[in-house]
Amino acid sequence: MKNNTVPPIPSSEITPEHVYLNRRQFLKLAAVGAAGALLAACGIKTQSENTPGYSDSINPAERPRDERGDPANSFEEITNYNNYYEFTMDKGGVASLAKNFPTSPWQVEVSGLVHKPRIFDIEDLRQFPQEERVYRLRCVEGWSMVIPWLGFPLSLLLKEVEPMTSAAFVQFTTILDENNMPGARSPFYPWPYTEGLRLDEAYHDLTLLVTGLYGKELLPQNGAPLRLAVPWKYGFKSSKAIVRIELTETMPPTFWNRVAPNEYGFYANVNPEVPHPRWSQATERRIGENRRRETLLFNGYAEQVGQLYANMDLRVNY
Ligand SMILES: Nc1nc2c(c(=O)[nH]1)N[C@H]1C(S)=C(S)[C@@H](COP(=O)(O)O)O[C@H]1N2
Ligand SMILES: [Mo]
Repeated sequence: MKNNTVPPIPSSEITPEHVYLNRRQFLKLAAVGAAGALLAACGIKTQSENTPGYSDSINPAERPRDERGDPANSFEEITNYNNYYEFTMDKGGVASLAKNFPTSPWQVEVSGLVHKPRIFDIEDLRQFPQEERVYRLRCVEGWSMVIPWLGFPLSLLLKEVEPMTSAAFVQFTTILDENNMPGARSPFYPWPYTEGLRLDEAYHDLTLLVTGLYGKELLPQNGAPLRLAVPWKYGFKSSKAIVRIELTETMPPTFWNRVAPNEYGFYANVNPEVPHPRWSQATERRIGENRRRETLLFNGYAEQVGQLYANMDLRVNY
């Protein structure tokens, strides 16, 4: 393997800080519904004005960047290269199969070991202060993207329901809608898709409940109307189309762990030194690039999340 060290980013390519901060502050103020109108008012083209995807009409140098300086993938890439087994295993086929997936009305039950269990309407969840977070997404298969999500920290929702002291894990359950999800009729998978986090991981500020991307409401292929983004873990931890969030005392079973326990652990932290049993995790292909990049420990978020795993053997707890 060649030396694929990511070169330092010339400062001339980084979005000037004031432009970026203004954009962020403004997005924090804008609820998803209003964001499009405000973007238009600010002279930024929205998708409705300029189909397909406004981001495709702009140079990658003008796209939002993550904190490392990597530009976001295009709207077209993010919405047409997807993993969503409830629809199909074909990454290029999800968008068209999910096109008419009904995402409204939608309710999310937050229950289990909490003092104030509650059913939230998706509209209630849009009332949480929405902010833009430009995160890297690293799929366990060895590809990655940079995505400008719109959402709010899961911790804000958890605080509302007041977890009991006995709660130690959070389970996420995806909708099982066999009528509208052709892949979910497959008898070979343990539907519904479930995932889980340890409570401290769930409370971490990086853990985002996502309602949109590129300043627009989420499309079905990306997990509308509500999905997770846990950027330091392999992509499969970031459940789409969530209908239940349950606090538990014991580690909840997860979809991919049930499919192949020796390949997909509960933790699934991105780690270049712990290979998947069938392939190396040392490098990845950023969608839109040809050369492979080196994969970073915790997907580059080690400074923020490393201490969560201080006393754990990351090879055992894969
Ligand atoms: N319900 C559900 N959530 C899911 C998946 C899935 O098949 N079903 N795939 C996961 C995987 S493997 C990845 S890499 C990401 C992909 O998210 P994206 O298509 O928005 O990029 O979604 C994750 N969430
Ligand atoms: Mo993935």
